[in-house]
Amino acid sequence: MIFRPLLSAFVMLSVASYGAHPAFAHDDAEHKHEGAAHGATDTDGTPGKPADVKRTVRIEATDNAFNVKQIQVRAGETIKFIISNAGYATHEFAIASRKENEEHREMMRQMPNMVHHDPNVITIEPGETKELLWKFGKDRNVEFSCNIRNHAEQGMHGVFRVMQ
Ligand SMILES: [Cu+2]
Repeated sequence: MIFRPLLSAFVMLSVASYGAHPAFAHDDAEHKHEGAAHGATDTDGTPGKPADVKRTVRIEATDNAFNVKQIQVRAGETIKFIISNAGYATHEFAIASRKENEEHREMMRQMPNMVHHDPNVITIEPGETKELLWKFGKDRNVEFSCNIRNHAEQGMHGVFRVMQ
Protein backbone atom coordinates (compact mmCIF):
# COMPACT_ATOMS: atom_id res chain seq x y z
CA MET A 1 0.00 0.00 0.00
CA ILE A 2 1.33 3.41 -0.95
CA PHE A 3 -0.53 5.43 1.64
CA ARG A 4 1.87 6.72 4.21
CA PRO A 5 0.83 9.17 6.91
CA LEU A 6 3.28 11.80 8.07
CA LEU A 7 3.34 10.28 11.50
CA SER A 8 4.59 6.90 10.37
CA ALA A 9 8.30 7.39 10.91
CA PHE A 10 7.80 8.67 14.40
CA VAL A 11 5.34 5.97 15.35
CA MET A 12 7.54 3.19 14.04
CA LEU A 13 10.49 4.52 15.97
CA SER A 14 8.57 4.76 19.18
CA VAL A 15 7.13 1.29 18.72
CA ALA A 16 10.52 -0.18 17.95
CA SER A 17 12.12 1.35 21.02
CA TYR A 18 9.88 -0.51 23.40
CA GLY A 19 10.84 -3.74 25.07
CA ALA A 20 9.80 -7.08 23.71
CA HIS A 21 6.95 -7.79 26.07
CA PRO A 22 3.53 -6.96 24.67
CA ALA A 23 1.42 -7.15 27.81
CA PHE A 24 -0.08 -4.04 29.32
CA ALA A 25 2.57 -2.54 31.54
CA HIS A 26 1.83 0.40 33.73
CA ASP A 27 4.05 2.41 35.97
CA ASP A 28 1.98 1.65 38.98
CA ALA A 29 3.70 -1.47 40.30
CA GLU A 30 0.55 -2.63 42.03
CA HIS A 31 -1.18 -3.01 38.68
CA LYS A 32 1.62 -4.61 36.79
CA HIS A 33 0.27 -7.93 35.69
CA GLU A 34 2.33 -8.70 32.64
CA GLY A 35 4.53 -11.38 34.18
CA ALA A 36 1.82 -13.40 35.83
CA ALA A 37 -0.41 -13.48 32.77
CA HIS A 38 2.12 -14.87 30.36
CA GLY A 39 5.31 -15.95 31.99
CA ALA A 40 8.11 -16.22 29.48
CA THR A 41 5.98 -17.03 26.45
CA ASP A 42 4.40 -14.18 24.52
CA THR A 43 1.85 -16.28 22.74
CA ASP A 44 -0.36 -13.38 21.68
CA GLY A 45 2.52 -11.61 19.98
CA THR A 46 5.20 -8.96 20.29
CA PRO A 47 5.75 -5.46 18.91
CA GLY A 48 6.57 -5.62 15.20
CA LYS A 49 9.75 -4.41 13.55
CA PRO A 50 9.31 -2.11 10.52
CA ALA A 51 11.61 -4.30 8.39
CA ASP A 52 9.36 -7.33 8.95
CA VAL A 53 6.12 -5.71 7.80
CA LYS A 54 4.68 -7.57 4.82
CA ARG A 55 1.08 -6.52 5.09
CA THR A 56 -0.85 -3.39 5.98
CA VAL A 57 -4.35 -3.46 7.40
CA ARG A 58 -6.40 -0.27 7.61
CA ILE A 59 -9.13 0.03 10.20
CA GLU A 60 -11.53 2.87 10.80
CA ALA A 61 -12.83 3.70 14.25
CA THR A 62 -16.17 5.45 14.70
CA ASP A 63 -18.38 6.07 17.78
CA ASN A 64 -18.27 3.33 19.00
CA ALA A 65 -17.19 0.64 16.58
CA PHE A 66 -14.44 -0.59 14.29
CA ASN A 67 -15.35 -1.18 10.65
CA VAL A 68 -13.82 -4.68 10.84
CA LYS A 69 -14.89 -7.49 13.14
CA GLN A 70 -12.53 -10.25 12.14
CA ILE A 71 -9.05 -10.34 10.64
CA GLN A 72 -7.23 -13.45 9.53
CA VAL A 73 -3.49 -13.49 10.25
CA ARG A 74 -0.67 -16.02 10.33
CA ALA A 75 1.33 -16.96 13.39
CA GLY A 76 4.64 -15.12 13.12
CA GLU A 77 3.29 -12.54 10.66
CA THR A 78 4.06 -8.86 11.23
CA ILE A 79 1.28 -6.50 10.27
CA LYS A 80 1.18 -2.73 10.13
CA PHE A 81 -2.18 -1.52 11.37
CA ILE A 82 -3.22 1.94 10.26
CA ILE A 83 -6.07 3.12 12.40
CA SER A 84 -8.01 6.27 11.66
CA ASN A 85 -10.53 7.80 13.99
CA ALA A 86 -13.54 9.11 12.07
CA GLY A 87 -15.58 9.57 15.24
CA TYR A 88 -16.01 12.44 17.68
CA ALA A 89 -14.68 10.54 20.68
CA THR A 90 -11.18 9.41 21.57
CA HIS A 91 -10.61 5.73 20.84
CA GLU A 92 -8.06 3.07 21.52
CA PHE A 93 -6.78 0.19 19.45
CA ALA A 94 -5.37 -2.47 21.75
CA ILE A 95 -4.14 -5.93 20.76
CA ALA A 96 -4.15 -8.52 23.50
CA SER A 97 -5.61 -11.78 24.64
CA ARG A 98 -9.24 -11.56 25.68
CA LYS A 99 -8.22 -12.04 29.30
CA GLU A 100 -5.70 -9.20 29.17
CA ASN A 101 -8.19 -6.87 27.51
CA GLU A 102 -10.79 -7.63 30.15
CA GLU A 103 -8.29 -6.99 32.92
CA HIS A 104 -7.27 -3.81 31.20
CA ARG A 105 -10.85 -2.55 30.95
CA GLU A 106 -11.34 -3.25 34.65
CA MET A 107 -8.20 -1.27 35.42
CA MET A 108 -9.40 1.64 33.30
CA ARG A 109 -12.69 1.70 35.18
CA GLN A 110 -10.71 2.16 38.36
CA MET A 111 -8.23 4.63 36.87
CA PRO A 112 -10.01 6.41 34.01
CA ASN A 113 -7.20 8.90 33.50
CA MET A 114 -4.53 6.27 33.15
CA VAL A 115 -1.89 7.14 30.58
CA HIS A 116 -0.63 4.36 28.32
CA HIS A 117 2.81 3.59 27.20
CA ASP A 118 2.25 0.05 26.17
CA PRO A 119 3.51 -1.17 22.81
CA ASN A 120 0.25 -3.00 22.14
CA VAL A 121 -2.04 0.03 22.54
CA ILE A 122 -2.47 3.26 20.63
CA THR A 123 -4.83 6.07 21.54
CA ILE A 124 -6.32 7.90 18.56
CA GLU A 125 -7.91 11.30 18.91
CA PRO A 126 -10.77 12.33 16.57
CA GLY A 127 -9.42 13.00 13.08
CA GLU A 128 -6.09 11.31 13.81
CA THR A 129 -4.50 8.35 12.03
CA LYS A 130 -1.93 6.24 13.83
CA GLU A 131 0.02 3.06 13.25
CA LEU A 132 0.72 0.00 15.32
CA LEU A 133 3.12 -2.74 14.25
CA TRP A 134 2.41 -6.16 15.67
CA LYS A 135 3.97 -9.57 15.22
CA PHE A 136 1.50 -12.34 15.99
CA GLY A 137 2.45 -15.31 18.09
CA LYS A 138 0.84 -18.72 18.31
CA ASP A 139 -2.16 -17.78 20.44
CA ARG A 140 -5.39 -18.21 18.47
CA ASN A 141 -7.40 -16.21 20.96
CA VAL A 142 -6.27 -12.65 20.21
CA GLU A 143 -8.52 -9.64 20.32
CA PHE A 144 -8.48 -6.04 19.28
CA SER A 145 -10.56 -3.64 21.24
CA CYS A 146 -11.11 -0.10 22.44
CA ASN A 147 -10.93 -0.25 26.21
CA ILE A 148 -12.16 3.29 26.82
CA ARG A 149 -15.26 3.48 29.01
CA ASN A 150 -18.01 1.22 27.63
CA HIS A 151 -16.85 1.13 24.03
CA ALA A 152 -15.90 -2.55 23.94
CA GLU A 153 -19.13 -3.47 25.69
CA GLN A 154 -20.97 -1.57 22.95
CA GLY A 155 -19.25 -3.69 20.34
CA MET A 156 -15.95 -1.89 19.75
CA HIS A 157 -13.87 -5.02 19.50
CA GLY A 158 -12.96 -7.76 17.07
CA VAL A 159 -10.97 -10.92 16.78
CA PHE A 160 -7.83 -12.10 15.02
CA ARG A 161 -8.05 -15.59 13.59
CA VAL A 162 -4.46 -16.76 13.90
CA MET A 163 -3.65 -19.49 11.36
CA GLN A 164 -0.80 -21.78 12.40
CU1 LIG B 1 -13.51 3.71 21.69
